[in-house]
Amino acid sequence: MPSADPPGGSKPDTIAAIATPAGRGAIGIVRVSGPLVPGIARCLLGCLPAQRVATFCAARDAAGEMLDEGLALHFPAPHSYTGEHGFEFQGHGGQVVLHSVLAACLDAGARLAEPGEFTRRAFLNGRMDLAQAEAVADLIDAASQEAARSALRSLSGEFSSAIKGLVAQLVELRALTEATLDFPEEEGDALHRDEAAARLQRLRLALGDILARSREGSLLRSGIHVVLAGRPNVGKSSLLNRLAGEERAIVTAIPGTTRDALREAISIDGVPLVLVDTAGLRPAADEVERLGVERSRKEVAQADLVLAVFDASSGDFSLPVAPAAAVARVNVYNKIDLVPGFAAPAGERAAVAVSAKTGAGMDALRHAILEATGWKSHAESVFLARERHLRALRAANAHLAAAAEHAHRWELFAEELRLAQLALAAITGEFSADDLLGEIFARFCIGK
Ligand SMILES: Nc1nc2c(ncn2[C@@H]2O[C@H](COP(=O)(O)OP(=O)(O)OP(=O)(O)O)[C@@H](O)[C@H]2O)c(=O)[nH]1
Ligand SMILES: [Mg+2]
Repeated sequence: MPSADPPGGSKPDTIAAIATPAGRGAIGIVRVSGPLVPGIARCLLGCLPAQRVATFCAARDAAGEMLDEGLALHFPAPHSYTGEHGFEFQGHGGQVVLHSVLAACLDAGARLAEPGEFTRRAFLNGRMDLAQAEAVADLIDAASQEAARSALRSLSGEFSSAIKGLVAQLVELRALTEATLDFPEEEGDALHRDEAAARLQRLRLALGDILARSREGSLLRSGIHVVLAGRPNVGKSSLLNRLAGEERAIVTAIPGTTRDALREAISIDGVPLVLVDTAGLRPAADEVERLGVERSRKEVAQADLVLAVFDASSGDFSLPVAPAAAVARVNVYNKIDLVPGFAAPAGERAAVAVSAKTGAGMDALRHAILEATGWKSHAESVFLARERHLRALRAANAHLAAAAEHAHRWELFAEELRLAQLALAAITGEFSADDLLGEIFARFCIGK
């Protein structure tokens, strides 16, 4: 295990924070970590509580005045969350009482923890790797059950071990390559090349699989942006209300009702989506509408999925804005209650006929949305990847592709493998710059 000291070599100081959210609560927790924990516990509680069992006791300030009473927990290093001496006091969840217990810890020598500092120490002390540390924040921030389950799997190391598996394969392949580089004239050279090519191929397949599962998982983090676009009065706002299950957007028979983009977070089968209702696309009648239409175009440009909404009774099935070719699209023919026997034009890959008024076809629409976003619902195996992870995986992927191009130039082949390994190692934090760590942990809550 890496040493408990920070890379600079100086002794870490002792940090303290209130770990429960601000506000009233039945229980509030003050958490302390660092070498001064035994002394601080003695100051606060009058004794060092037994290891790893709950001890009921009173917390007092330096003058001996009682502040609160509750449960104390003592975790000696290295068997604690941070890997340092740790101590928690679980008292009553009022802000005044918690702050007075915290102040007593600070008086006894601790300093206030920064956001994410406990987890940062856990990472620096080798208690978890960087991807696991990030999963802690993702679990706390999870907005859906799927996201929470996926974060928990990353926290337990599933994502990290998939990455480490790739790195191990890369290391073997590099060893093989370097051996050939060192003895280029050996007889086995051609054999080595075939073997290396076969291994590279397997590695690329494995990486491709992890990348696909990570891409899917990244949708879980941010929510899939689904934009409703179409001409005025086709029923975009009515569809948003149907999908949201409540009257969120204003609906009227007047074309041009929606002026500003409206966002509504919903989930379909546990998959988080952000629905965006937009102003109907037409040459605008006034300045407000013109700005609204401009926003609609921007939303369409940024969408993960565009629902192109048409009025089935109008016969006008053109969309006056062209989403980027890569953006998924579903054609939605609305108001089929007005057109008995309506069928979507033949040959369209993703089309559904619905009625926002009667609710007909809404299940098919939900299904089409999930399908079009590429959601495979093999949720058990997706990784709740962050943009940082995706970037690293894509970089590794590009280096492996480049290596395949250089199959007959060993030096270049070997160099691409080395770069791919570096990219992958950044995910678990084997090589990470300090500023990257600062950026990651600053987004945590205080006390975690
Ligand atoms: N018969 C019928 N009417 C509908 C249906 N969906 C919407 N409407 C009506 O169509 C009109 C326009 O609906 P909206 O939802 O406001 O349409 P929109 O596309 O948001 O319109 P803008 O915001 O003006 O661009 C309203 O009078 C709705 O009641 C439907 O499925 N069937
Ligand atoms: Mg509208």
